[in-house]
Amino acid sequence: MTPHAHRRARLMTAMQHGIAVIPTAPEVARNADTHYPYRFDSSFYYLTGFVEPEAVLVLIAGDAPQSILFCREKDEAREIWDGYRVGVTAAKDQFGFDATYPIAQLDEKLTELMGNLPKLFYPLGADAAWDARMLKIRSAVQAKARSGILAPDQITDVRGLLHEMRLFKDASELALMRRAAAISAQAHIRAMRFTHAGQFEYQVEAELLHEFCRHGARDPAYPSIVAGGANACVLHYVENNALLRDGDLLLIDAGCEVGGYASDITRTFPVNGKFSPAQRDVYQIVLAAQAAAIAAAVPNQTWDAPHQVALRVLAQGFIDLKLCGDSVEAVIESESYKPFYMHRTGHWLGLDVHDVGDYKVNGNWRNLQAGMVLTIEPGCYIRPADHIPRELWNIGIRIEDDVAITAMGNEVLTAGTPKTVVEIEAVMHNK
Ligand SMILES: [Mn+2]
Repeated sequence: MTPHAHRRARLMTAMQHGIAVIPTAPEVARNADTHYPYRFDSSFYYLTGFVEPEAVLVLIAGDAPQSILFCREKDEAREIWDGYRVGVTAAKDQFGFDATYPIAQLDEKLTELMGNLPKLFYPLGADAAWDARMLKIRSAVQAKARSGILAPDQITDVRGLLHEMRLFKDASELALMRRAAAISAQAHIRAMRFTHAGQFEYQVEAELLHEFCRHGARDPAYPSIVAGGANACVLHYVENNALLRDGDLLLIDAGCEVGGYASDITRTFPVNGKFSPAQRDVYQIVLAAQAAAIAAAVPNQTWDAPHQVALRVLAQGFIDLKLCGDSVEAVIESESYKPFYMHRTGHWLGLDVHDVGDYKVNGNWRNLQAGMVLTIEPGCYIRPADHIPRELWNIGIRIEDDVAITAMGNEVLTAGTPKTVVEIEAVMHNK
C-alpha cells in the first residue's frame, strides 16, 4: 500500500460513515493568459500524490470503503499544447484508486454517491463557490427523498481530521523533509561563499535558486528573504533589491520544496566575512537562545516551552546589551523585549511552510510528540534610536533550523548549515 493509500484508509476509519469530497487547488492567472506555476492543494496531495489541477478526491467511508478520483481526461490536442495528462484510466492503476471518473462528471456522480450517507465531509468554508456547489448537490440528493434516498444531514469540516493527521510525519515524509533541508543547507553555504560587498541582494538570491534547482528542487517553499543591513529588521522583506555594504550583516531566510515538503532555514552573516565585535555579541545571544530552544524541543515538553526558554536567554542578552533594564522576569512580564523580538520562536513545518495542526488542545499548549516537525527561529532586531548604542543600530539577526521530534529527543534536519561564528567565517574565507 502506498503512503497515500494508507492515509486515505486512516481518514476513512476516522470518518466512520460518510462521504468526503476534497478538491485540489485551482490554477491561478498571473496576467493575461499566463498562470502562476501550479501548486496542488497540500491536503489533496497528502491523500493522493496526484499533482494535476482539476482533480477531486472522493472517499466513501463505511462497510465498503471506496476511494475515487475525478480528474482530467486524456486529450491529445491539449496535451500537445500544455503537456502530459495521466488520464482517467491510468490514474486508477497508477495511484491505486477503486474508481476514477472524468472531472466533468463530478456533480452528477456525487449526487448518486452521496445518497444514504449520514455525514458529508469537505473543507467547509474554505471557498464560497465550493460551499455553494456542495449545498446544491446535497439539495439534488434531497429531491430524491420520495424514492427513499436520504441526503447527509451533517456537514463536517474535513480539515479538522486531516490537519491532525498531517501534524505527525511518517517515514516517507521525513525522508523528503531531510532531502529538502540538505539542499537548502547547500544553498545557504553557496550564498555565504558568493556574498561580498557591492553586490545586490537579488544576486545572492539567484545563487540560492540556482542551488535549489540544480538539485531538482524547482521551487522555493516561500519567497526568499535576502535582507542586508537595516532590511534585516523588516521581518517579511522580499524586495531583495538593495546593495550589500561592507560592515553590514546579511540575513537570508530561504528554503526549497521537495516532493511538496518545505524546508525553512535562516542564517545571518557579515557581508565582508568577519563579524564586528558588536555583531558578534548580538549573534552569540541569539545563537544561545536557539540552542536552548532546540534542547527544549523534545517529547513531553509543550509547544510553548522552546519559546519560553529562548525568551529567557534573549531577555538576559538584552539586559547585557543595555537594550532593556531590570531583571529577566521584569523584561518578560513587562514585554519590554518586544521592540527587539516581536515574533514567536517557531511554527509547524510540512507540506505548508507554516504547516497545519493546532498549537493548543482544549485551551492548553499541546505536548511535543515524535513525528512533529517545527522550526526554531529566535531573533533580535535593533532599529536605530537615540537611547540605543550606535554600534547596535540596524543589527537584525535570526537563526532558524528545522527540528523533527523523535521518540528520544529531536533531529535537527538542517544541521548541515554553518551556524557558529567560527563555522560561518571559515566558510566565507574558503571561497
Ligand atoms: Mn520559519
